Amino acid sequence: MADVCIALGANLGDRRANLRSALRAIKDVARIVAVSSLYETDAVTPDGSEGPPYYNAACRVETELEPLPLLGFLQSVERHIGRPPSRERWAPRPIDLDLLLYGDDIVETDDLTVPHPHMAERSFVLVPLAEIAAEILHPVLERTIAEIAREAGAAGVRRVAETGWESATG
Ligand code: A4P
Ligand code: MG
Repeated sequence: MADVCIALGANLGDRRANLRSALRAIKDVARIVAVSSLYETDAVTPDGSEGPPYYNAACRVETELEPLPLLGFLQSVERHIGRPPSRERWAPRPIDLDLLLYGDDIVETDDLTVPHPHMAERSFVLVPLAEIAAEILHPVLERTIAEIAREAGAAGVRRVAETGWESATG
């Protein structure tokens, strides 16, 4: 069983409902150990232009799926929730699922890089992740998620709902 962290993001449509749908789908292949609070975050764009704000969260799961099949599954969930298959990079999207950490594994293939290459600079990833995985050691940076998150800060990241948002109604 691998200890896996996944980032969830959405900035189109019913953002909370899209994140909930993704978590429900992930339950088909993994046991959900923890889900972070829900955050609204300023869009980070390649050229610094404005984009619709995101909802972001992170979850920690145990799964028997290997990294590449897990990525394939996450991409199928993205398609199912309505993300068009080809679009420009960092385009607004109803759902984005990124594989952040897969135990201590370091994966470098054309299709998959783990730990996720941008996670250490992104407050919208680190703030939720630090709630549920503070003690995990980043296998490349060899620092804990709590340390990396503290350094990145929390600018542009606002909590909109406590843990439990994923199961509450409404
Ligand atoms: N890929 C490689 N490694 C991974 C991994 N660890 N997890 C490949 C997921 N995918 C991985 O991803 C492009 C390719 O990356 C995939 O085909 C996969 O094989 P994508 O999700 O299709 O494209 P993308 O998301 O547009 O690009 P990219 O570079 O992955 O962007 P990110 O890192 O996903 O960032 N601002 C806020 N506030 N909140 C956000 O959530 N997200 C993004 C997208 C930009 N700005 C944001 C947010
Ligand atoms: Mg992505």
